[in-house]
Amino acid sequence: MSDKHLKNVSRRDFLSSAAAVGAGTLAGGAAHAAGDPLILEKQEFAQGLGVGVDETPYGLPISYEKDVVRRNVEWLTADTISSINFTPIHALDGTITPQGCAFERHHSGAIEMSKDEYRLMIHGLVDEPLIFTYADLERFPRVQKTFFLECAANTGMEWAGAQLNGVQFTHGMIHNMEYTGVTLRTLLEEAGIKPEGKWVYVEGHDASSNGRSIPLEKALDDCMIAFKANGEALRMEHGYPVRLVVPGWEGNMWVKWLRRIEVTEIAVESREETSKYTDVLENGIARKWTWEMDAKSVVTSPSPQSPITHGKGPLVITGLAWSGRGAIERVDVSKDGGMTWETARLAAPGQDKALTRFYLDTDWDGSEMLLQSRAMDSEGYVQPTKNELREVRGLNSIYHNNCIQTWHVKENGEAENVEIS
Ligand SMILES: Nc1nc2c(c(=O)[nH]1)N[C@H]1C(S)=C(S)[C@@H](COP(=O)(O)O)O[C@H]1N2
Ligand SMILES: [Mo]
Repeated sequence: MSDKHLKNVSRRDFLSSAAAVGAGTLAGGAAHAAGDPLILEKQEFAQGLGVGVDETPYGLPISYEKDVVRRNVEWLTADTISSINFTPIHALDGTITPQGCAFERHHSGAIEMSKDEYRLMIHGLVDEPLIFTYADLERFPRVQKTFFLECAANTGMEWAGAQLNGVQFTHGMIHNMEYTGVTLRTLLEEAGIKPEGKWVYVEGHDASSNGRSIPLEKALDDCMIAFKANGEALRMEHGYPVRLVVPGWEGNMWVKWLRRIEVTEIAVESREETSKYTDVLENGIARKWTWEMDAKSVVTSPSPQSPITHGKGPLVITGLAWSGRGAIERVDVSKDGGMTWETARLAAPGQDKALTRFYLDTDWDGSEMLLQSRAMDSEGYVQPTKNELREVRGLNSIYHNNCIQTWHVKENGEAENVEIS
């Protein structure tokens, strides 16, 4: 503990941390006991009746949690229709993202379409072109699995230097939901794929249509036609009533309001010589079709929007890790900017292409930290540092920035987005 810290610390903070360090109990245990009105006095909420069961047929978060919301960055896009907002990952725990705060990305806005209006067409190099209604889809055998969706642009503003001061903004173009639906393979087999078929071109009902080509191998592997997320119908903003799930691959392939699946011999993008979502390298040449999201992790708390407010003593450092190539096997945390590492505890064993929660239960001595996390996946891939990534990709990239993030946690518990050389 530095002298500076001692001077700034309040008596209450000091008591709670002293108790914690001494006895190894939870911070604050001893300090709050004496004369705490929350213990000694009957509170207002215990003196009358609460709210009846017919008040909110569909529940909303309690008012105290009103700050746990998606946020957008005004200067990022010209308007809010073709735009993006960010998941408040600094305030969430566990791994499932509630739909109501899962980030949205639209090229032409979210559309409101009913199940009755819904049609899905499969055509092209198939034995029998088919059109499905929503009710048709519900009659195929169902599957259920949890996957993360990360926009390829996540962390994209950080290539040239630390920019956005909050993990919601640096890493919040991600969500993780438990999907229910039918496999894309089931529907493709129903139509019958001709031997020349090598790709599927998928597009949505919205004005942008967001058409993308996916190699047939992936389409037949683990893609899903999803109609439920986290147990309930998809929200409008996530593609109600049906979206495509493309596990581990960049978010732009996950077509919402899925309308059409065309089996083709070559990718439609090659046919039209368009290039979408490319990564411009140092020499000006662009990488194309970098579909898989490489292993990545970030400390979600403490972080700029989630400072340490309880003083020194026991501290839970937590964050998220994921890989588009498999499961997370290990996450290390550094408090000194990558000089030394401690292996974090995974809340549950890593699942294939889904978010993994990690915890490092630590005793904070009140000194500043350069907090980092580093993910390792089942392929043996290790998340690179920012400089390692720049050596390969240069500074012209936007997409696929999976570098190690650094938070400078100060003695007063506040944190800042920084870069270390
Ligand atoms: N039909 C359609 N699908 C779409 C898009 C779109 O604009 N229209 N945006 C894509 C992009 S770039 C991303 S990152 C994901 C975002 O999914 P979400 O809004 O559920 O977070 O949807 C993808 N699917
Ligand atoms: Mo995206």
